[in-house]
Amino acid sequence: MKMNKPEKPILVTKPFLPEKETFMNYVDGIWQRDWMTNQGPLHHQLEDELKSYLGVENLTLTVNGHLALEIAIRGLGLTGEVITTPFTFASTIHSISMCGLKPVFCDIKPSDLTMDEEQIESLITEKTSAILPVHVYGHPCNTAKIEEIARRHGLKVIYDAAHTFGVRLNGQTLSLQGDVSIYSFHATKLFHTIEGGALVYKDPGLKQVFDDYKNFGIHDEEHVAYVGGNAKMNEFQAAMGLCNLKHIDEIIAERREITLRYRKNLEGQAGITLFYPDRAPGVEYNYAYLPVLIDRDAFGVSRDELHAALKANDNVVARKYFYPIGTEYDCYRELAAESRVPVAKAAGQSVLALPIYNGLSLEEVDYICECILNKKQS
Ligand code: T4K
Repeated sequence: MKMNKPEKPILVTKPFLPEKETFMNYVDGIWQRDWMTNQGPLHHQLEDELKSYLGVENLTLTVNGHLALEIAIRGLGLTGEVITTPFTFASTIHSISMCGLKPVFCDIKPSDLTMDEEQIESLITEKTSAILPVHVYGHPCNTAKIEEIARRHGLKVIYDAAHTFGVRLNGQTLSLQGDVSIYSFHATKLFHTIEGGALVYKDPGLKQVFDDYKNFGIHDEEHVAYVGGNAKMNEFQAAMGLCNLKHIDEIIAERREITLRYRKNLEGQAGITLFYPDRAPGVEYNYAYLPVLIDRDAFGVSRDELHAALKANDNVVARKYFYPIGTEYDCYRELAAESRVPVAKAAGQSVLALPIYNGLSLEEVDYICECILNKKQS
């Protein structure tokens, strides 16, 4: 039987919530120990469990993904200019500016919307200290080529891996690429700690640096090593992470089913482009997002018209992730004048992230797809 228009809006995402009782058991422990934050026992336990799940040796938890980016930039001692993508969430670009550096925008590839590695070298100047690409939607960047360029020019690489929890490349977690990768564990992410984030890195020497930076630069009771802020994850966040990590395999499996259903319904429809990161060689994907591109000419209505109609008529709230793109922000007008990013601009105007979250039923997916296809005018 076909679904009627839902009473409550179907949002682009919804946080995964573990069993309340399991979370409350952790909360009882917090009450018993009188220890709420500042590297408590749950914080340590989550760091250990994440290292083991991800198969990494070095990981630092943070209060959110944005501050993980800022800590990576400060901890690696970057200066001058950092090459990044305009097709991302505001956090990526702002992390560079907030650290007093200049973001330099590199265009993206139409195939997967990640940084176009062929354009990086033309943007390198004597002021460039790093490349900060984004595995947008969990789509892996061309890490081999980016690594090779960075090595040749003596640049650092920080990956914004906010969307990649659970993604593996050639059997290894994707966050092992580059000098540092950062995760976001925000409530809207498939693995979350309410708010939260982490840095993953190869050099064990960075552990102390990052730990100091997240704690006001304080090295120990008598030494303050750096000018740092507060980015510590608290015990309630860590408790949520410990609960959610137990469900990670089922979370990814359910999202895969949802993705396959979208593909079944939308594949081959003129004017709709889907992405298949799970078909790329060596990639195990996490099904974090469900972006599609709407080609106005072939579909008959524009992305903006479709977005508005789904919301107004069908109670389906998709999101324009990521629009506006960085070069279109009011605060980056000057940078925009010196950037050439036509592919990112076109993607920003045609992309629509469709609802995907644990608990979204296949019946609801069918309903969303039917609503989309009903708007088609070609
Ligand atoms: N780098 C990248 C590439 C990122 O995508 C992000 C974050 C970061 C860095 C920074 O990491 P964090 O510092 O955030 O850890 C949301 C998230 O807040 C943000 O974390 C995420 N990217 C971004 C892609 O999505 P908004 O502005 O879209 O959030 P909002 O409030 O509109 O919520 C999105 C949808 O989720 C809405 O439909 C409402 C629903 N929702 C949200 C929350 C918080 C719920 O149903 N329940 C909830 O509790 O940014």
